[in-house]
Amino acid sequence: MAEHESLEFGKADFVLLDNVSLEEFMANLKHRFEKGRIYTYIGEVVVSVNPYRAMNIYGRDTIEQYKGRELYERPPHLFAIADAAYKAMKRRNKDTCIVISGESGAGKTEASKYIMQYIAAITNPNQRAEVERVKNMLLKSNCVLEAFGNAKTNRNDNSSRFGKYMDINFDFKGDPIGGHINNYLLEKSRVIFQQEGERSFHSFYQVSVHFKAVADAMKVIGFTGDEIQTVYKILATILHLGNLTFGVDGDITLIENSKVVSVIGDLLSTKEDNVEKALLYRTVATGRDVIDKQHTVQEASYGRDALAKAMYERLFCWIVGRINDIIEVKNYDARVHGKNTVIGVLDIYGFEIFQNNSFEQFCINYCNEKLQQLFIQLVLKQEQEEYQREGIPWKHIDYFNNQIIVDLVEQQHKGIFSVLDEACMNVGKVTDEVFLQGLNGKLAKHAHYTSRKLSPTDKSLEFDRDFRIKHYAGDVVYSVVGFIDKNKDTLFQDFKRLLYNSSNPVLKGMWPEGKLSITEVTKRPLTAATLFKNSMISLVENLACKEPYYVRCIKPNDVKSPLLFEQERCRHQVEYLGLLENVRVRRAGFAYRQTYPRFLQRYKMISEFTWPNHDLPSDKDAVRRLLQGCGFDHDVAYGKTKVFIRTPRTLFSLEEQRAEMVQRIVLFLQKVWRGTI
Ligand code: AD9
Ligand code: MG
Repeated sequence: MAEHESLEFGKADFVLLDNVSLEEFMANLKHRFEKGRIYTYIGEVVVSVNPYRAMNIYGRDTIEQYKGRELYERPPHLFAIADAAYKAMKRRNKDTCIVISGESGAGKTEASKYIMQYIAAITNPNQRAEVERVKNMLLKSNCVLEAFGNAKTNRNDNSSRFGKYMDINFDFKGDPIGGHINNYLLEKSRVIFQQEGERSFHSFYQVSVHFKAVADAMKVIGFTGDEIQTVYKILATILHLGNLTFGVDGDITLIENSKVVSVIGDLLSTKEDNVEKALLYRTVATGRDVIDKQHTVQEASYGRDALAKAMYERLFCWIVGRINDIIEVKNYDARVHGKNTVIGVLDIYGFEIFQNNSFEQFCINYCNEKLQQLFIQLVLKQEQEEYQREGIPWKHIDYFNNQIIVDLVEQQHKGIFSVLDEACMNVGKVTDEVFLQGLNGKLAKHAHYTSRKLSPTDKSLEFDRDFRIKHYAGDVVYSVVGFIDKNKDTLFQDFKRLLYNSSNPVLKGMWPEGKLSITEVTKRPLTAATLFKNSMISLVENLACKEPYYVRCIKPNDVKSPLLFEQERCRHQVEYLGLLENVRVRRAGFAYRQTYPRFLQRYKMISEFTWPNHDLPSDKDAVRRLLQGCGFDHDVAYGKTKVFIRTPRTLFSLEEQRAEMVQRIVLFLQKVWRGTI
């Protein structure tokens, strides 16, 4: 329990509710929100409600209050969770991660930034210059990534359109010495199309306005002048591509505004003729011959859009790659300095439902399913399984397991991604409709899938092209239009060659595969769905092997108001995030567990029965004796191999007694050495 908070703010930990019901949960959440308390715990999970206003709770003084404290000593805060992850890493040499989840606009990115700022603020007490440099770069990299990877959507003015997982590496002293960023599927279609009321990536609007701030951040990180200029040129090229139109003259396809081509040629440091040719023709190999095949207007327009998207995506990945080159740990010798440990921070696009939902929303929502599954595995499932394994009396707590939806998307052969890949590989007709037919054929009986064809009277399925998935966070209707193209993600080889042949070395370096001639390109590239699925699976594997800390973000309303707590909206999120089940498991469960021998190793000095050694039949008996002696028996359960302690306060008390004993033993030994005993 957070001790330093008055009860007028409600319960600081949902575990303390008198009755664990949805009504009480919601009443507490609302009460706290209205009192300006945006954070509440469920044990070690932080539930956060977006305040939609500047809060005076992130300054230096607040940081000082949380530094080195135990979770329950101060009112709930992100800083406490960051500190807990940091302490676990430092004290126990554990890799930890902080997983931030919640729907679009719920406050994930802001939370991730506060966490990073906190970690930066509490480390490097000796002000080592190299560490300061690393910290500065890690913080600055956020600014650059947001400029290129975020955009205004109808859900959020600063919506992350890519997933980000950042590892911060620490040396044996606990100071940051480097980092690594993994980025996930950028929503590149935004470059050529935005829904009403939305915008393209921030970077395009910053070309003339705020570019300096981003350019300065890039400079600080270590991008060269040439590199920054190339970035600028690529953005300008993409903007110009947007103005390019095609027409026909007889049976010839032509570019209507050829001046634009010349500008693009200059920007890309290549000949105007080459740009024109790549836009209008496609080199194809027929047997031994290589011929230039003219595009139709439709093909040319498709190629232009694909080029714009690919250039932006490649730029983004290149920026991440350059940041990684610069911030990665160098010259660390584990044999000399000990293990280098990491804290990972995951900030990924939240679950979203738009007016029109396409392939990108499908991937984003699948990603959220995967993260929810991880939460279930780590917080709800494993926890209960361990109690059973250890023979602790336990009444099973039910929860909705979304594995069925994860399977629906990613299963081999039957899953939606497999059906999509199969449709893309058809030799005959490859259309979105063929894909939809494939889905209807394979998934007609699936409880979480339906389509217009399968449910003709369902009003939410307006068009023949629609299918609907029942996600853990709600129903989403997807339009099948564009799935095939986006999955195949084809960029004509001619464009790759064009960019590779640029005399600008930075641009050339981004397109190494342009080196291949048409006859050398044989392998079919992996589809976007397969790449995304693989990256999600490895992300989850990576998170699962770290000690996880969770921040569960809630969006209080859809109008970005600091005052409005929309009851229904919030209740829905509390339900699908599984927060109530989380409270139940936590409440019935135990905050701390340890095997008997290790428990004794740490605490045996606090009891006469166990110090220096015990003569009881087993370690389990010894631990029982020790805890009985301290009066904690009521707060403890004895499993087959581990002791379980219900409340953290018991543990703190044991720690205090231990510290006292250690102190006494040291004093005693000093006296012995000095010969005064
Ligand atoms: V998305 O999935 O990337 O679309 P996020 O990342 O969950 O989404 P974000 O952190 O960008 O949401 O928060 C949305 C907006 O809410 C921010 O731009 C702020 O205006 C506002 N916000 C969020 N958290 C806080 C906070 N702790 N204090 C003040 C906040 N404002
Ligand atoms: Mg975000």
